[in-house]
Amino acid sequence: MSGGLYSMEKNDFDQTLDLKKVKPYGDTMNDGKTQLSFTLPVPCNDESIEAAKQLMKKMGFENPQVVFYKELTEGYTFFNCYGSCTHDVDYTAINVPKVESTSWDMKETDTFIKENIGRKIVVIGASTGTDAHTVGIDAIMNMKGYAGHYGIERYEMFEALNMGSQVTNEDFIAKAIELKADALLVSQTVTQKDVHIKNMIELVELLEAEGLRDKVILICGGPRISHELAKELGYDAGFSMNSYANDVASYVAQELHRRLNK
Ligand code: B12
Repeated sequence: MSGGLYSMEKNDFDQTLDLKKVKPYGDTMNDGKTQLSFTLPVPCNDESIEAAKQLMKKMGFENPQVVFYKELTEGYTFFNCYGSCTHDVDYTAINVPKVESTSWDMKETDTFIKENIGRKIVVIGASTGTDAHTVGIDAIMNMKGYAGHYGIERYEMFEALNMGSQVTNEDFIAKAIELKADALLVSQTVTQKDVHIKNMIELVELLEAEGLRDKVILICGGPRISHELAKELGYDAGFSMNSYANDVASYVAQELHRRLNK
């Protein structure tokens, strides 16, 4: 077949992957095609569609298209848009701090604790401050587990207490003292107006005031938590999305072992 649409060879497309200049992939390499959605606090009309497109251009998108829009409530319009991103990132220069431990399964961790620590590790967890989200901390702690990973309550060599949500930092610390906790697991989901930062810093300050900070392994987790942020705020480790009980249990066992053998 020759000429027309069918003559286009596979190699006519850009296939160059330059890791120093990575951009979004839609149909073909380097086309930059991106989908994004946002809400503008203006009425749903032709002017707001134009405003959305102009905003996309300012964000660095070529050929902006509004493919869906809907009034959310009077004076607010939601947009779904497509455009080609003109920016790129140097993937080779990226360095993401990560929790340094080996993830074992439940049996491996229990065996390690039995052989190397010789007693149960006491862990308490909570969603602290005003945060009412329980699903994250439950995923890590509940007996039933989450996504095929049993929670820490299931482990033979952990004594685990899940205090639930909206636990004040003071109550959390009081329980840690009462149970002589080895590790504290803090869950933070709501990050609006940086409420999680304030709350997480307050916990560290209260622990320091009680002379407890160095005596516990302090861990935080949540969808917008990173290990880097955790370290910055004075925590030992931070876990985000796609982390499971076995990652946390392995880290606690290995870190406690390291501390006991210092
Ligand atoms: C369910 C839900 C609720 C439920 C919570 C019920 C409950 N019992 O938990 C209810 C309806 C109560 C609720 C209320 C609110 N919510 Co809400 N909620 C959600 C929703 C839909 C799902 C969250 C969830 O359960 N995820 C599933 C779990 C398994 O994921 P995860 O938390 O990320 O946990 C994993 C990791 O992060 C990690 N992890 C989590 N915690 C920990 C802790 C440790 C120690 C470790 C190691 C790991 C770890 O491990 C888990 C497994 O991998 C999200 C939107 C979404 N789709 O994510 C909004 C969302 C979290 N909610 C939000 C908001 C704003 C609120 C409200 C403020 C709304 C309002 N204006 O009233 C209130 C807050 C109330 C309060 N005081 O906290 C926003 C948060 C935005 C932000 N960045 O701050 C979200 C993102 C929705 C949105 N897009 O706006 N919410």
